[in-house]
Parts: sequence; structure tokens; C-alpha cells
Amino acid sequence: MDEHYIMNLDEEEDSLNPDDKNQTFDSEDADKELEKLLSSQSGSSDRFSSRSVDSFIQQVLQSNRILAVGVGGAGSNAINNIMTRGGIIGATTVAVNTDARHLLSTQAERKMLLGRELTNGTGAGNDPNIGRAASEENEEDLRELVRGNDLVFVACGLGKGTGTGAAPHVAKIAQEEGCLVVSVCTLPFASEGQSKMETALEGLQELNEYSNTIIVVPNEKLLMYAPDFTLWDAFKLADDVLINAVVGLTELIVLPARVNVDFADTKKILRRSGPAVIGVGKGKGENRAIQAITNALSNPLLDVDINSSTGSLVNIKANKNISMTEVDTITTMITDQIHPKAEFVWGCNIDDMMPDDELAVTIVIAEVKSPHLSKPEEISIEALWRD
Ligand SMILES: Nc1nc2c(ncn2[C@@H]2O[C@H](COP(=O)(O)OP(=O)(O)OP(=O)(O)O)[C@@H](O)[C@H]2O)c(=O)[nH]1
Ligand SMILES: [Mg+2]
Repeated sequence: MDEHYIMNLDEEEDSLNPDDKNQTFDSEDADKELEKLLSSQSGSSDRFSSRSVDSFIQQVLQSNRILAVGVGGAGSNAINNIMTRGGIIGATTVAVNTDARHLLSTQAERKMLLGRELTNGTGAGNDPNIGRAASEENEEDLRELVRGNDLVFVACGLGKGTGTGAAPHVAKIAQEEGCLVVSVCTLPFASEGQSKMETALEGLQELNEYSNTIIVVPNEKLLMYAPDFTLWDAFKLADDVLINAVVGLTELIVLPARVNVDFADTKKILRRSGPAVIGVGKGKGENRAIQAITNALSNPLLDVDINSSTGSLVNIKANKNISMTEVDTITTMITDQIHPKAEFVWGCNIDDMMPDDELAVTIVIAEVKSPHLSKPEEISIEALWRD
């Protein structure tokens, strides 16, 4: 203390200069001084200083790269809708299409015209073989696009040319490049005719082959849900399921959680091949937990039997006031319905932005039985539409 005082005395004039005073107490400079002091005391490098560790952790987090690729018209529309809602935190959006005009009007962070030589930007004309060949024309570009990503979402509408032909090829390339592939696709409305459904089901088998997990949205179910909807509204509703799947899963992986579902957990569940369902639900008020999980589980589009599921993942988002009983209610409602030996992972995001009385749940149930993914000869198309 004395020493310090004497030093100040020696430099009295300088130390009274207000500018210098500011500099000395600037917190960044002060931190630097402290770091220097501490590293000189420990005699070690600053490799473990919290700043270095934080930047290292940031690099690791950023290396969990996620790509959401919309293929064809419906896939690109889904990406466009994601972008108009502000994009997805933690994922890059991409639209790929054979239709140049549609691609031009699509908002996406990255875009690729498929099969320029083959179709000259005019679309695949309902022919999956053209869709496939167009994608093959750009195979190297697609490889470059997906390379280095951990998780690739492939979104498309099955039944016409580009989505049906190109999406399985994009998924195949992504798997070959070592990415985990989650596909989200729609099946056509009955009013689109039987041949579209046949085309779609063939595409679905192939897409399933190259996807770790596949989420199927049967468009026709939308009509049961909302029979008075216009076609546009019905498409919007199907898009919501596509979007919820992509955004919900990405949030699960990238948002910091209090009880953490990390990427390794998510991968473990999604790596299981086969159909999965994803549900998103919100609850409000006293019974918000029951409401949220009931909504998440009761989406009529999720047309599958979940009792056979061997893996499930749930993320709960609420304000700090979430209680242990609420967590227990949600997790029990899920474990009661899935296979007793199923792997179950849950996480919780404490989100201060959530209103006090609300709670949201995102649930992924893997390896469910889907009527659309039986052997093609066992599928009755009429029954699919009727059920
Ligand atoms: N949910 C939703 N489904 C759509 C939308 N547009 C089309 N679909 C469905 O997706 C199927 C495929 O349509 P598109 O994606 O437009 O076709 P495409 O893959 O671009 O194929 P081509 O135009 O032949 O190159 C249709 O049969 C519809 O069932 C959309 O905006 N939203
Ligand atoms: Mg098209």
C-alpha cells in the first residue's frame, strides 16, 4: 500500500490527468493487465484463460454445421417461408431447383440451379428421371455444398419431377459425405391423381434409403384437419410441419440448454434409420405442461403408431419458473407411450423471453411404424387417402 502511494506521488501530475485515469480503468485494458499478471504468476501460457477457452468452445460449436436444403418447388417454398420468418439460428438455408424462375423468386441463403444443360432452367416437367439426371449433372457442386456439414435436412414435396427425382440423390450425396440426413417430405393430395401418388411412393422408398430419419407429411390429412381450407392454406399448413421439423430440431441442437440435449444425444436418436415424427406444442396457463405435450403428440399429420418407437427426444422451453412436476408430467406422458426399452433423452431451455405462463415442447419420436413405408406392393393407395 505504501509503495503504491509512493509511486503515485512520483507520478502525481500524470495520474491526475483525466484521460489517463479513463485509460487505466477501461475494463478491457484492465482485463489485459490482469491476464498478463496472472499468466506471469503461473508461468504458463494463457491457453486456459477463460477468453481462450470460450473462443475454442465457440469454434467447436460452430463446427456443428447444419444445412437445410429445399429441393424442387415445394421444398423451396418451405425454405422461403423459413426465411420470411427470419431464418433459422444455427443453420444455413439452401434452395435447389430445376426451375430458374421459381429459384429466382425464392429467398434462401444459398441457391443452386440443377441441370442447366439438361433443362435450361425450365423445370423437370413432372418427370422424376429428369429431376434425377439434373441433380446428377450438378453432383460435384452438391458434394461441395454439403461437405463438412454434420446434419443436412432435405425437404421436398413428392409426386412430381424435381423433388421426387433429385431429393433422394441429394440425400445420397450428403450421406456419402458423412452427414447425418433427416428428410422431411409431403405426399400428394388425392385430388392430384393416383399416378402422382405412385410416383411419390416410389420416390419415398428411395429417399428413405438414403435418410437416417424421414418425416412424412401426407397432404391429404390436412383436408381432414381443415376441410374448408383453400389449397393455399392447406399447403401453408403442410409447410408449417416441414418448418417445425427443421427449426425444432435445429433449435434442439444449437440453443444452449439448462438441462442439455446436445448434438451427440440428437445424433444417437436420429441415426436410427427409418420414419420418425416430430411434434411441436404450446401450452398456456395452469395446465400448460399437459396442454403443450398433448398438442405436440396429437398433430393429426403425424399419422403413425409410436408404440414401437425405440428412441425419443424431447425439448422443453419455458421461463425460469418451470417446475420439476411439469417436467415430470411431460416426460411421463411420452415414456408411457413409447416402447419401455426405448432410449429417451430430454432437455430444457430456460428462455427468459417466454411469457411467464407459457411452455413449449418439441418432441422427436424415432423409428415409428408408418403406413407409407411398408413394401410398395402392400400399400393400398386408396386406403392411405381414406384412413
Ligand atoms: N406443402 C406444400 N406442398 C406443395 C407445395 N407445392 C407443391 N406441393 C406438393 O408437392 C408436390 C410436388 O410439387 P413441386 O414441389 O412443385 O414439384 P417439383 O418437385 O418442383 O417438380 P417439377 O415441377 O416437376 O420439376 C405436389 O404434387 C404437391 O403435392 C407447397 O407450396 N407446399
Ligand atoms: Mg417445380
